Amino acid sequence: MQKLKLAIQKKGRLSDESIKLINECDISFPDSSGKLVSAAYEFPMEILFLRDDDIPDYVQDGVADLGIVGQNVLVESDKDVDEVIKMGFGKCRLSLAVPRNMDYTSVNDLSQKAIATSYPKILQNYLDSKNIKAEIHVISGSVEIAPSIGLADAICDIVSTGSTLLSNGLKEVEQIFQSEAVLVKHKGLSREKEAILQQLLFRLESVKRAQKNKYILLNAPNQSLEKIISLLPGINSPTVQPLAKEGWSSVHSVITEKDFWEKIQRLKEAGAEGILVMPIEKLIY
Ligand code: PRT
Ligand code: ZN
Repeated sequence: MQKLKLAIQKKGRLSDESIKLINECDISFPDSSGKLVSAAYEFPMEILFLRDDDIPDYVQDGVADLGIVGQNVLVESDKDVDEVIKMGFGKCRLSLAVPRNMDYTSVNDLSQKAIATSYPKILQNYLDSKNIKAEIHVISGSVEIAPSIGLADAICDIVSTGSTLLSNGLKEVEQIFQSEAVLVKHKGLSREKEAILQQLLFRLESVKRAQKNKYILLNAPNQSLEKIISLLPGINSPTVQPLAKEGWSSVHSVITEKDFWEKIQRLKEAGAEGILVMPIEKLIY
C-alpha cells in the first residue's frame, strides 16, 4: 500500500502546531528528534522533517505529496503546487516598516529608497502594483537591524505582535500580505494517495471544526426556555431535559467560539444558571 508523504517544518514556529494537529487527527508517529522521516502508526503516512523554505520545492517535485508551510514562504517560492486548506495557525503579516522618526505619509515616500527584505518577489509585486520604483536589498536574516546599520531606509519583514519592530526603533507603515500556515499538495497525486488525502482531510476538518466550537450545558427555568434556546443556534436544535428540580430544565448545545463571552452574558441575563462549557475533540456533521 502506498503511503502519503507529508512534509512539515523540522524545527521552528510551525513545528509544534503541525505535530499537534496531526496527533489530534489520531495519527501518531515515533519521536522524530534528529530524524528526517518518521512513519505513522496505523495510518498510511510518512512525515518528512524539513526546513520550511524547502517544502514548496519538495512538494512541487513530488518528493513529498503534501506539505504544511506559511503562505509567505509559499508565495515567495513561486512553486507550482495546490493549496488545499488553511491550517488556522502561524498567522502573521508581511509589512513595510521605517525608522520611527521618519516622516511617512504614504508608500510613495519609499520611491527610490532602499528596502531590505527576505521576500523580494512579494515586495516587488507590491511595489509594482503601486507603481513605485525602489531598490530591494535581499538579506536572509535579522532584517530588522538593516536601517540602524545604514544598510537600508526601510524593511519589509514578517510581523506578528510588532514587538521586534518596536525594539528596533521601527514603525509598521503598510501591511502588504496576510499569511497563515496552509496544507499544500503535489499536482497529480495517484488515485490511491488522493484517497488517503481525503481520509486525512475528513479528520482535519472535524478537528478544526471542533476547535472553533464548544459544548455547553446549562440549567434554565422553564419560563425562560424559549428565550435561552433562541440564543443557542447550534448545529441542531438544543437537547432539553427536565431536571429533578421542579420547573427547571437542562439544556445542551454546541456554540461557536465567535462572540463566546457575549453569548454567555446574554444566556445569564436570560436566566441560565450553572453554565458548564467544555472543549470538543471532534465534530462531525
Ligand atoms: O529553519 P527554517 O528555515 O525551517 O525556519 P525559519 O527560521 O525560516 O522560520 P520560522 O520558524 O521563524 O517561521 C516559520 C513560519 O512561521 C514563517 O514562515 C511564517 O509563516 C510563520 N510566522 C508566524 C512567523 C512569525 N509568526 C514571526 N513572528 N515567522 C517569523 N516571525 C519572526 C519575524 O521574522 C520577526 O523576526 O518574528 C519576528 C517578528 O515577531 P513579532 O512578534 O516581534 O512581531
Ligand atoms: Zn526558513
